[in-house]
Amino acid sequence: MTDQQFFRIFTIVSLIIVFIAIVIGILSNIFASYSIHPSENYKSLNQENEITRTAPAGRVNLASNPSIEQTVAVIEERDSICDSMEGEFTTHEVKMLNESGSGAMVFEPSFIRINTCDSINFEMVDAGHNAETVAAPNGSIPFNTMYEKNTIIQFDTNGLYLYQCAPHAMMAMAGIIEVADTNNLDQMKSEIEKFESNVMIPEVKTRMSDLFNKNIN
Ligand SMILES: [Cu+2]
Repeated sequence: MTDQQFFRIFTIVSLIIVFIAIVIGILSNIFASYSIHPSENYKSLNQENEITRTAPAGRVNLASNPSIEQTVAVIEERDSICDSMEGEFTTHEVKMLNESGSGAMVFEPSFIRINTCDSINFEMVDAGHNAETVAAPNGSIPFNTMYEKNTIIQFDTNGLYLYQCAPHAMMAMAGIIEVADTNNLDQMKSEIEKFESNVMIPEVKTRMSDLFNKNIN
């Protein structure tokens, strides 16, 4: 190889490297501007779309570790009837999904009936979802899974709960929990009506009232 050939190859390789670096720089800028940090997303949606919280849901335990046993933080603590209750409580699973057999942006199962002091592990299978209280029985504590991978919430107050995913509430991403009984039935009906008035996608406009009518009498 002559010096001239070597210099030519060296120049070409250098130019290719510089070109790739520029392309990567441009692409990463584009992606950075498109991705919205979950907490910012959460904040802006909450500001636009004032969320109704009819008073306090259950005790909230954040488990940032996929092992659902691990309790990392307790958001709000108060005396709970579950502390003095005997017996085994069950932890149920509710998955947050972009897509499932029942549609796009769903909690699965979206309706669940549990016993007093049972817990639900809200599992963020697909990223960018949360589960937060819209309406709940009096005396319960509102919950918000804050985009954690797994959040276990224990429900110590009987009644019906309506919860939503903040970024996808307008796509009717919501669910209903029945803890032992339906003492706040009338409240729940009007909360579902209110919730559905903010749903923007016609196809899923009545998703929550359909769910309610199908499962609760
Ligand atoms: Cu969502």
